[in-house]
Amino acid sequence: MTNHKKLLAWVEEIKELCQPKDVHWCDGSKAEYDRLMDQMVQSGAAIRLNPDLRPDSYLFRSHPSDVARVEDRTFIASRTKEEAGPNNNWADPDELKATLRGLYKGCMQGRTMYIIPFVMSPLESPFALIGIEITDSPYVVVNMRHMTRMGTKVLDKLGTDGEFVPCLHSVGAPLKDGEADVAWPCAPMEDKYIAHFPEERAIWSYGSGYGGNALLGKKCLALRIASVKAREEGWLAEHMLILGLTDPDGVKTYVTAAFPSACGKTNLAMLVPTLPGYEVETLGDDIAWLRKGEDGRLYAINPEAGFFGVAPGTSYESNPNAMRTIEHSTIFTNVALTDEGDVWWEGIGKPAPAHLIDWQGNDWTPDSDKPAAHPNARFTVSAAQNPVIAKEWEDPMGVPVSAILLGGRRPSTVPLVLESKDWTQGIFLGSIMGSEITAATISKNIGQVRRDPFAMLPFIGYNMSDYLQHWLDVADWTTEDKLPRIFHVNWFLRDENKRFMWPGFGDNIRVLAWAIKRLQGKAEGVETPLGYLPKKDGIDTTGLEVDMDKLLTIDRELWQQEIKAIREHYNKIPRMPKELVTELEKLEAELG
Ligand code: OXD
Ligand code: MN
Repeated sequence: MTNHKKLLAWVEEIKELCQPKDVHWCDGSKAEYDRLMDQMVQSGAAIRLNPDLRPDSYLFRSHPSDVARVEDRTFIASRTKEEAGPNNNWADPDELKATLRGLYKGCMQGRTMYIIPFVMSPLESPFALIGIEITDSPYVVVNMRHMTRMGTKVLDKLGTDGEFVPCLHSVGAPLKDGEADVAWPCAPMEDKYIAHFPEERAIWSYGSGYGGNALLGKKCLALRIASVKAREEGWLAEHMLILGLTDPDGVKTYVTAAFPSACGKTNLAMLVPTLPGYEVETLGDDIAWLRKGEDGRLYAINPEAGFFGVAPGTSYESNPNAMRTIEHSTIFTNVALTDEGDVWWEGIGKPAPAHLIDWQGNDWTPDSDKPAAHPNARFTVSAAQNPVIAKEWEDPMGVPVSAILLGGRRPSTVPLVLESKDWTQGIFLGSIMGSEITAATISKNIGQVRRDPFAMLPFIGYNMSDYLQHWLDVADWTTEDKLPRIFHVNWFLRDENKRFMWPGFGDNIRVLAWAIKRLQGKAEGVETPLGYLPKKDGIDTTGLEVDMDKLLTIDRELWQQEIKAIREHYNKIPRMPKELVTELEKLEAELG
C-alpha cells in the first residue's frame, strides 16, 4: 500500500467522518475492474451488454435528476469572492466546509470507501498532477480506470512524501442496516455540492455520481484547480482537444481547439478527412495543458487517459473512429438498450428498432415522444482504443502547437472561419466566444446563446478578468513568431429554413486545410475588422454544394447587435483587461 503519512492520516480522517462499512485501496488492475463490474451487475447497478455484440462493455442508468454537470451547485471557495470572480458561485471556505462536514458525516454508511490514487498526464511527465480520490461509488472507480492512469503505480510515484490533491467524493446516500441499495444512489439537487478550495488545492464533491461532478480528475482537478495553479506558475489549463494534422506534403502540424461541451471536440479530434492526402490523429478530446517549451513554442499535453464522449449523434458516418473506439471495453451511461443486448441512441446511424429499453429503464417504441437515450448520454473508454490515436499522444513533454481554434454553436452572425490579426485580437475573439447551451449541463436555458470565453466559463477556478489577462500575458512569454496563430470557427450556421449551411464532420478538414495553408504562407486572407477571412475560393469546396458567400459574411447589422451583446457581457466582468476593451472599441468604430 503506502507509507505516505499525510495520505494515511487523511484517509483515517475521512474514514472517521464518513463511516464506511469497509475500505478498499484500488490497485488499478483489470482484475479489480472486472470484480467491481461483476458486483455491480449482480446488484443491478450495471447491465452487461451482449459479449458477442459489445464485448467487455456495460450499461449504467443514472437517476433522472443526475444526468449532467451541475453548474449551479459548483462552487469556488477561494478566500475572497473577488478571487472567484463573477464567473463562479463563491462560498466562504470555512462556512462551506462546515456545511459539507455536516453532510459527509456518516454519508458512507453501508458502503465501501474506495481510495483511488490517480495521475493527470502520463505517469512519467514532469507536469503530472497526482490526485487521490476517495469515493463511495464503484461506478466512479471503473470510470476513473479509463479516464486516468490510476492505482498502485501512482502510489509508488507518490513515495512517502509526494504532493497530492485530496479529492473527496460521496454520492450522499448512506444505507441503513439491511437497507437495499438503488441502482444509482445520489442526493437531492439542493444537497449536491461540487466544491473547490483553490488555495488549499482540495476538492470536495457531494451528492452526484455523474461525469464531471464525480470523476474528480477531469473538470475539478485538470481544469478548475489546474487553472489556478497554471496562472500562478505560468502555464495554461484549457478546455481543448489536441490533434495532429498531416498535410499532403507530409508536414505534421499540431492544433488545439476550444469548443464548449457537446460542440464536437471529440468529432474534430477524430476527424476522417474528406480531402485526399490529409490525415488527422488524436492526442486529446477535452483538456489540454499548454506550457512554454525550451524552444519558446507552446507545447500541449493531454492530462487524461480516456474519452468521456457524448453518445447521441455519434455514428459510423459522423465519427467512425469514435464508433470503432467503443466497439468493446466501454462503459455506456444513459443510452438505450436493444433487445439483443446492444446499445442505441438518437443519431447512431441505424433506424430505431421496434422496441428498446430507454435510458430510464422503460419500454420504448419509435412512437414514443421522448428520446430513447438521454441527450447527454455518454461513453467512457480508454484513449488507446482509438484507431487514430497519435503515437506521440503520451509524450511526457507534449507536442508543439501551431494553431488554436476557438468556436461555438452560433446559428448566425459568426462566419465559418476567421483568423485573428494578432495575439491580442485572438484573445479578444476568445473573450467574446458564444455558444448555444447544450445538455452537457443541467439548465433551463438549453439552446440559448451564452458567452463562454475560451469554452472555459464553467471551468475557470478564479476570476475571469484575471484569466483573460493571463491569456494576454502569454504574448510576453515568447516571441510573436513562436506563438500559435488563433482562428475562430463556426460549423453551426443555419439558413432561413434552420438547416445547417456547412456539412461539418469530415468536411471540416477543408477549413483546417485553409488554416494550415495560412500558417505556411500559402493562402491569402481578406482583411476585415474581425480578422482575416478566406478569399471566396480560399477553401476547397470540391464536391460540396455550399454557399461560401453566406458562410463567409460579416453582416454589419447582425454585428451591431452582437457588439451590444458583447458590451453587456463585458460589463458583467469588472476589471476587464484594458487591451480587450480597446479591441471592442476598435471593432465598434469600424463596424458601427
Ligand atoms: C465534458 C463536459 O464532459 O464538458 O467534457 O461537460
Ligand atoms: Mn468538456
